[in-house]
Amino acid sequence: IVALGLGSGACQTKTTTTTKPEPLVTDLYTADPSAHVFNGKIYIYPSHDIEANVPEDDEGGHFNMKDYHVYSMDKIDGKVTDHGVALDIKDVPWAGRQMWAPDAAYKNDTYYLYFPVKDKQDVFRMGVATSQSPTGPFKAEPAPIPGSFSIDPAVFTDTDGTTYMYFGGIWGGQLQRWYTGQYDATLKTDLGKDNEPALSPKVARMSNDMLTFAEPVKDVQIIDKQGKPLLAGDHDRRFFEGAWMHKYNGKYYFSYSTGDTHFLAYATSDSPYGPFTYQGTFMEPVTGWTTHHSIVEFEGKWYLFYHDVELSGKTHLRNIKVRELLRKPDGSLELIKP
Ligand code: FUB
Repeated sequence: IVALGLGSGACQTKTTTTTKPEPLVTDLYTADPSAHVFNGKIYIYPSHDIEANVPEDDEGGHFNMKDYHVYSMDKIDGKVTDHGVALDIKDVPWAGRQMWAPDAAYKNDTYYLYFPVKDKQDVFRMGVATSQSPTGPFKAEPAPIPGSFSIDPAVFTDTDGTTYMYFGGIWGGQLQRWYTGQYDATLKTDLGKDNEPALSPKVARMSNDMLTFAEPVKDVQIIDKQGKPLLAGDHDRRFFEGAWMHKYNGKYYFSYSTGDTHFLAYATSDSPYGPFTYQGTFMEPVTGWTTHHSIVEFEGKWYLFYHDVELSGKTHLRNIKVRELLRKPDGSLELIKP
């Protein structure tokens, strides 16, 4: 039983039972869980971590994944079913290495799996693959999404049916390398300009067939409550990777990882394009270097899917978990101390 401070000076208590979240999958290493509810069931689209014996570096070379599995659950705390390999790197003709955090969407009676993978020139691009089933197998399109780059797609369909892809990640995610619009492999981490606005995550509306961007990629601006952009040197708050979007009471919640400071943070807006006003962190660092999440509503409650390294103790061998995400009456997110 925990007591929750509900903010705004109000001193209320709320009781909820909490149990320590356990890894959802224990026979494989899994990470970056993108959860969705399709046909009343929870489907999880995670990365599949493997021991590839690649030395650890700042570009994430040790995250050398080669396929994706899809998982499903009839209920939270229920059995987790592994539906096997949904897409293998050998079936993506343009792929070179490193299948990183995927996401999925449903439209046009079709399930779409979106995935970042380095092409044969070692540049991250976004692929898309389709299936008639949420669990795959998925068939990859022959080429990456035109104009796509960087990592961590989060595909959000708004209440009016419009679908957007949010994406990007600095350092090993290569977002900084596209600063001028042309790829510049010399930019390893960020732009090295701490007093200038931080690099922005990106957004593009998807075309009706969900296979291409319907518009030029735009910046997702994250500003503070005074309206100023967060600065690149503000590592506790600025965007690093792992975008997610959800809508609650008509507001758009853009959430993300701060990377090298290991927080999950969020910012809100009245528009899916932003600008988004920074609101705070909602999860303190987990074990392991990376922190990556998704947020989904299921049967009237909100859940946070995330990962840590409880099973292995190693940063590149992660395990996915789920826990309830609580809100204060004003819609702000309760801070989770994992
Ligand atoms: O899983 C590889 C990368 O690690 C993801 O793309 C990032 O978000 C981080 O979790």
